[in-house]
Amino acid sequence: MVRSVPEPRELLKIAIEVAREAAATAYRMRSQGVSVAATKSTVTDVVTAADRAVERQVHDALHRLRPGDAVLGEEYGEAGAGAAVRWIIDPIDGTVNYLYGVPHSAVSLAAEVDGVVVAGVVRNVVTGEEWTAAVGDGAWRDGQRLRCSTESDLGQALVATGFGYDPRRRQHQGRVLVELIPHIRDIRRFGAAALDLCLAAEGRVDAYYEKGLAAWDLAAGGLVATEAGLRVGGLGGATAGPDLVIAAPPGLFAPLHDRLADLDAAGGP
Ligand code: LIP
Repeated sequence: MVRSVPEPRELLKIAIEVAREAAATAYRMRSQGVSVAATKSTVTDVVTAADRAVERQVHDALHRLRPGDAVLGEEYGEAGAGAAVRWIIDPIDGTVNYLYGVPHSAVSLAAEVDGVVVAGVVRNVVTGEEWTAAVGDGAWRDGQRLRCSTESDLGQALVATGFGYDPRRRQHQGRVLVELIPHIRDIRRFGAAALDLCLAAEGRVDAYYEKGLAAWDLAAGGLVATEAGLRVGGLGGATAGPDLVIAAPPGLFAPLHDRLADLDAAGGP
């Protein structure tokens, strides 16, 4: 039987349609007031009713549009494993920002074909800024083609990062930061990995790194970053993942990588 898998552009169209509806729900629920519905890994790892409602909405929309596809979401896990197309959902990346009313959180939705991310959208829930990418078609924000920074001097680099929810991990990450910061222009901590990757994609920061990202944090923003010319990887040639994500211009990746390796940025709890 010939397996029909849509082209990346077709999957991107679906992702954009679904993400826009999801972001509208998140925005509406925020305006009505949100509170913590539960905590997860630690008392600061919160989930709101909006996280859950948005992910359910995305699940339902994808089931309607693409029955038979698999999904993996931050709040409800995986369903339909084994399908050629898998959708990866972070219903609200930057949940703490969302909870506090800081206008820096996003719906992140990506499509994988046979385990490779081929399309993705990241949409800021509050500002409506929308970053998109389909493999081989470049990275875009609101119709503007994106190119990453060309910085190659670590000492001139503005670097975004984030911290986990486990106090022991945060202490290790803080120690890494203390040793890194004298060697770079400055650090930025915005609070949403998907948006960090998109800001790096358009050169609003030169690079980004973080330990502890889940697939849903990385999938869509990682494709936007790659399609904008950033190298995205882990330590020692590893694929970007929970141990470490580094997203940097080709000329900056090695010096940032080597400094982070020396500081054991992928280590700790
Ligand atoms: C967040 C990430 C961010 C990280 C936060 C948190 P969440 O994801 O996007 O980069 O630093 O600690 O993990 O929990 O808001 O979906």
